[in-house]
Amino acid sequence: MPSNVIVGLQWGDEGKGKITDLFSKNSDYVIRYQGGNNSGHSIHIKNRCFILHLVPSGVVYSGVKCIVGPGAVIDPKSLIQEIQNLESMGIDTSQVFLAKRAHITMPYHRLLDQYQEEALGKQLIGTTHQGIGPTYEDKISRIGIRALDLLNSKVFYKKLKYNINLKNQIFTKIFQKKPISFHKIYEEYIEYARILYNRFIDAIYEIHNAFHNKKKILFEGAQAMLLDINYGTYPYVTTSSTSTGGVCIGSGIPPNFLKNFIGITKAYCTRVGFGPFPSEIENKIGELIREKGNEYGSTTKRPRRCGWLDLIALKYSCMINGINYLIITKLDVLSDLEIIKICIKYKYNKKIIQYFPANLKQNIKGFYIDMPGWKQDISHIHEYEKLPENCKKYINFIEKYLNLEILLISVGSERNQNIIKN
Ligand code: 2SA
Ligand code: MG
Repeated sequence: MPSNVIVGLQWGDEGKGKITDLFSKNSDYVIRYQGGNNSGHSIHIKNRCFILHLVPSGVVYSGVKCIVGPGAVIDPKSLIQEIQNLESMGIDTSQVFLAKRAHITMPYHRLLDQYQEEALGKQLIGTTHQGIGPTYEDKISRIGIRALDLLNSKVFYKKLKYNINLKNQIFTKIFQKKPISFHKIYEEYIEYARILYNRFIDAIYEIHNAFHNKKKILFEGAQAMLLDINYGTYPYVTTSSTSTGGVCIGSGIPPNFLKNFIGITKAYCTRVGFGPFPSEIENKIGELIREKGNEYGSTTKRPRRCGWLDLIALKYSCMINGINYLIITKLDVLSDLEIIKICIKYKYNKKIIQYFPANLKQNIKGFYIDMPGWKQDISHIHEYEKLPENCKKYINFIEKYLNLEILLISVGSERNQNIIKN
């Protein structure tokens, strides 16, 4: 049974939570394969909003097995809180499992994230301060603590001792900050391991067995393509492989398990954190979109920067991810605008270009085509034919430019506010 992958094609917050939720209904497994609790996936059901940070979005459907895969990183404190919140909202979390190979975010990673950002001054990345970057740094340096280490108190003791000694040197000598205490952290994390004990599994065999038993598996991406460590707007990126290529790396499956690559784009663009954003709108229209689209970080509540749809970036994302199904979200947010711009070229180093450059800089400027707005509410529409003509023209332009058909259009945050196009 070929599996589905859902990824964001911009700088995050494209509505992956809502779309994963839609697809979860027909899935047996939903798997997160990268990132950690830096994500914020929102699911609106009637008057309730569930914001998920690390728990896969499939959790809202009972009976769906949710796995935090080997390529993700786990902050146990935040995860326990998230699980408790979900349980208090009546969600059954008994099917949430954690890969033993996943790396653990420790308190010193959160501190390092904060101190590194402070040290960068004006060059700061604008991270979520959740310690994600430093957790992956330790993983790559081969000194990280994996979930399975937490389950063996002797191994955990030794690894934690080494790391705390090292980090205290960095804290005191490089950042001129206070050292941290070993014992408090050791006791705290042994307790987290006890609470989470039954959730740790060998995810690799679980996923492979599920595949061979013809289960429907959905891989849920976090953050998005343009924040990818290799292919995003480096260094203003997150520290994991957010593209579809990251699925194999982060869940231990071969590429031939995968078939449907579903890319999500907003009808416009947003970015939270610093870094280049060619189609950014720095006027009242940007504010209008932010308010109407409720563009505030779901983890940090930071206001998101807003911009026009950037087709050069989107085409690049579709290319790297091998997207064969495209979904467009938040089209309703544009409904009040007289003119809607679409970025189709960049002015870069005095040249006009039509590709996404490797060294995208802050000073790059977008060139636009103006499309007439539709100036009417579309949030109640369920059939493509009933959309205003100008709205269809906007959709057609995107499809033509990308040479891809749009499968579904989301016109509101509720589960049923969708138009299935094809
Ligand atoms: P980090 O914390 O090391 O991953 O930050 C590095 C960059 O990645 C961006 N990033 C995100 N961008 C959009 N949404 C994210 N998740 C939350 C949300 C963010 C929030 O869904 O709203 O609440 O602010 C997310 N996570 C990481 C980050 O802004 C940096 O540019
Ligand atoms: Mg989000």
